[in-house]
Amino acid sequence: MTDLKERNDFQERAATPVLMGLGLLAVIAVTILLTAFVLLNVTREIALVFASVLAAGILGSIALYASKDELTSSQRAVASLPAVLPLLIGVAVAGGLGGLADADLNINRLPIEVGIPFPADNSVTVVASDSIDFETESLTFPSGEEAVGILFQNNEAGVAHNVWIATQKGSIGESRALPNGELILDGGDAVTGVSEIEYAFTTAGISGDFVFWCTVHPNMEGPVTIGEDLELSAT
Ligand SMILES: [Cu+2]
Repeated sequence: MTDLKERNDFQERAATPVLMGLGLLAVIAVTILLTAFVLLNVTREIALVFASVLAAGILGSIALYASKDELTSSQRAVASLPAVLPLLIGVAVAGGLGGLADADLNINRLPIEVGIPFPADNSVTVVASDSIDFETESLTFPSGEEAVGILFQNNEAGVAHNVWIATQKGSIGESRALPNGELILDGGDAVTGVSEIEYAFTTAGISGDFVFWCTVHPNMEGPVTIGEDLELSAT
């Protein structure tokens, strides 16, 4: 009988830290997933406010937890509120903004089409020879084309460049999360020179003023115009 009791005690003592660890991991995982959901579904401004309030709330909860050695379960619930409330409100707001226009989203979902074959007969050439400027200053494309192409020649040995096109360029570090910019061409990872790469994208349903730039060196940029009466050109 005593043996059994001791064994049970031991099992309880051994199991508790493991369960607590697993529980903590689960809480962290859920927090990360919900945070990502919110950040990807709100505007940039709301995302900044949300991230700040959430960070402050988590710190507040930790401070409340640390201020007492033993917390009753109701005290625990109160101490968790500063961290949990912003997350719940954020999820509600992000869910409620389901109808937000794509262009207003923090990450846009337009109209990157992968797998378009490079149209050699419908493409222009963009050249980079240094990290200051593209040699190619501006681009125009006819709108309504299923596939147009850019043959990008990176002539700078040992240096990586790429070409992205959007309504608004991203800066270093946020080039993959363009602020309110409709992305036309995702230039992907940069290619190290000397080399060339073919980019293909569609101008179907697209017209207006855009910018092409290198996400590694955002100072490398130029205007892109897409319009019905425009010819394919690179100057
Ligand atoms: Cu570059």
